Amino acid sequence: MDKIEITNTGAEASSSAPAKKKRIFSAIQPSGAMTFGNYLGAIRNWVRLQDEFECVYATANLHAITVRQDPKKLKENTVNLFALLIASGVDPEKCILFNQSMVPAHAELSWVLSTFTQFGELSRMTQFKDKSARHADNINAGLFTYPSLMAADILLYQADLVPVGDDQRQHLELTRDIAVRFNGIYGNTFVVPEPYITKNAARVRSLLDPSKKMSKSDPNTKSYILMVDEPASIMKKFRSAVTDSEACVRYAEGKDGINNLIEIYSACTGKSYEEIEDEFRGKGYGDFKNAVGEAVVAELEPIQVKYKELLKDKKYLDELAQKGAESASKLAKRTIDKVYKKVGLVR
Ligand code: ATP
Ligand code: LTN
Repeated sequence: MDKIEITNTGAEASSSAPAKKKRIFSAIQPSGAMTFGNYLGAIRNWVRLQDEFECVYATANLHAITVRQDPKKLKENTVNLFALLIASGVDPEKCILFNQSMVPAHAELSWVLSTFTQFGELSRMTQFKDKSARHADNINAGLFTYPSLMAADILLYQADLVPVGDDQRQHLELTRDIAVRFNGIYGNTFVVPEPYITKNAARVRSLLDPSKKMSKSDPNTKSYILMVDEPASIMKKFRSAVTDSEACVRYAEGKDGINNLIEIYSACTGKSYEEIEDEFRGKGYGDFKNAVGEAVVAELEPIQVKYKELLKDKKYLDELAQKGAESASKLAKRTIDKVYKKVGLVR
């Protein structure tokens, strides 16, 4: 049983395909509403990768519960995120899109891999240190073993490449170490994945404190733009964005606020930084902030329309989630069967 069969997705293996596309895996947690930072830094890139690679994308809801979640909200956030990914251009006809909790093999492989992950390695993870400082009342075992689950996500699909932000690089390194360790003991089982770094992936900063990244867990809602924010609210947030007192739109060191706005404007319009500096020469920050706001509203408008449409048809969304989970399960089964056999676990 060597052939991978995936039904109802564009990722279907075809015998006439010239060269095998490399496989990509990535995931995003439904730990809150998606920000424009998540979109520019990650999701827009997922969309671009769909044609060149065989992509497998997931909402990482099992990861999300490492921080206490309200059950109703978690479910809602998961459905909304799934719809928002599709509205943003992630196409279930071209890739496999699914919810992590709907493919039990993630939990199964995660347990096995946790026995190939050392306490010392997990103790060195900066995300664990950060999150346990932020959630001191709930430093649970899942938060500690989070990287074993992430390794399971990636290794289950034999992913060649994993697009991740800087904050996840350490987890990917550990995934590689786990894969090499397992392969060393049991023979070739897992593809050892490489990080996939995009050249000009935007790193969007907080609108109120540009020294920090824009983050959905920031307590101040004015610091971030949500994908579902109304145009009026987006304009207002950009108007109150922190800048500097120079009153000159130019990209330069020490001008983090303006640099952030230039980067956002450039990402939305495709204009270079020089073109943007020319466009706003002699104009004040007020004009520039309005233009940035309008560009973001324009970028988000078609996504918001599609999102609202999708949410009206929960049955259709549910069908897509089921299909995605079936396709993912087929790929995952090959790996988990192999792993159980190698480790000596009866099925
Ligand atoms: P949290 O606030 O809960 O830490 P987050 O908004 O920082 O969440 P994650 O869910 O950790 O986002 O990240 C999802 C993806 O979005 C990751 O690939 C991450 O690198 C990317 N990302 C998150 N914030 C930004 C940002 N401000 N700019 C660019 N990319 C971002
Ligand atoms: N930990 C990641 C989300 C995530 C992920 C993955 C990313 C879960 N599993 C596998 C890449 C590959 C985050 O919080 N951004």
